Amino acid sequence: METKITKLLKIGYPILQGGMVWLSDAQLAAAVSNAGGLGIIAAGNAPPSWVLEQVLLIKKMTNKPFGVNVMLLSPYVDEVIKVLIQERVPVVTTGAGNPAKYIGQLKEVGTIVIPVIPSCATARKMEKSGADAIVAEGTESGGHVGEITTMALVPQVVDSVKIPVIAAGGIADGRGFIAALSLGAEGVQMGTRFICSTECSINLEYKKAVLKAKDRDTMVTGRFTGHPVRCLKSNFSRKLLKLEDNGMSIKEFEQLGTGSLRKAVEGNIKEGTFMSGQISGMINDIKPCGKIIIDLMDEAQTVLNNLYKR
Ligand code: TUI
Repeated sequence: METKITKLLKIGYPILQGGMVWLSDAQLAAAVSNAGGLGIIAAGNAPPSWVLEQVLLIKKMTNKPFGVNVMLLSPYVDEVIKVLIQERVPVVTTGAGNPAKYIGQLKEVGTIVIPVIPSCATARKMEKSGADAIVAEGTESGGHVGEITTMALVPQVVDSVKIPVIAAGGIADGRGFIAALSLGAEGVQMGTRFICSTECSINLEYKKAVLKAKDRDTMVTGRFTGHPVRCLKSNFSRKLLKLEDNGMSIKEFEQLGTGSLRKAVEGNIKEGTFMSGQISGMINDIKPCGKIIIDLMDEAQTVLNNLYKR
């Protein structure tokens, strides 16, 4: 299948794996890239030495294009960008901020830069700064979220910019994929679906929590900090929300929240923040990344066939 995104990224299917902090390593990203999508390592809050190690690893595991997601709230952003430039990483996506000051340097070494954005104004800003494409991420996503739903955000962003748009948030199967293309997207990015992949090397408890979740089982904490985060409902996340409502300070919130995603990845059910999207309720199996992609493309074909039959 060819779209502006498959041509730009030189990949087989217009499917990106979201760079999920502490969840997306070289093993997961290589599996997605080898299956014809774009695998993305998440730099998160990790030091540049970890990012370099993962980039060197993935180069051994695949000769297909791959990406690294830079989380712009990380204290190591400048050093991480230096590593990515030195290693001439094919694609860089960014989250939780404005990457404008890094775009020129990255493009100079041939890196394709794709910021993740939650609104039209941010999309236009990124286009002006030289972004090659953008991911329009709806509030259905797991992790740090904006306010607007994918359904409303994607067509508005498509109308706001000339660069290709990739849809994210609430997409996990062929129906969501075709819906995104109908809204004008040139591809999709999925995070939650790839949590429940064989190659995602997190503790099984995390995957089990996603499998168990139903449609209403996610919630958003930390709105008052300016960095709202969607995660699965749990005793811990409910406790955080209650403390927020009772006037806890940003500093106290961050002390409790910091490190809780890492704890979730290690399987700590009591103190972990299990970031996951609203589509968790539709994820009912753990399967290899290659099968996730092939099944999605088969479903997409069925959706199209059924549409024509109506
Ligand atoms: O970044 C994400 N998802 C994430 S980051 C993350 S780690 C984290 N943990 C606690 C608090 C905050 C982060 C977990 N999940 N998605 C992409 C995304 N980017 N969503 C929203 C944005 C965004 C928000 C504001 C992008 C740009 C922006 O403003 C740009 C500007 O103009 O300054």
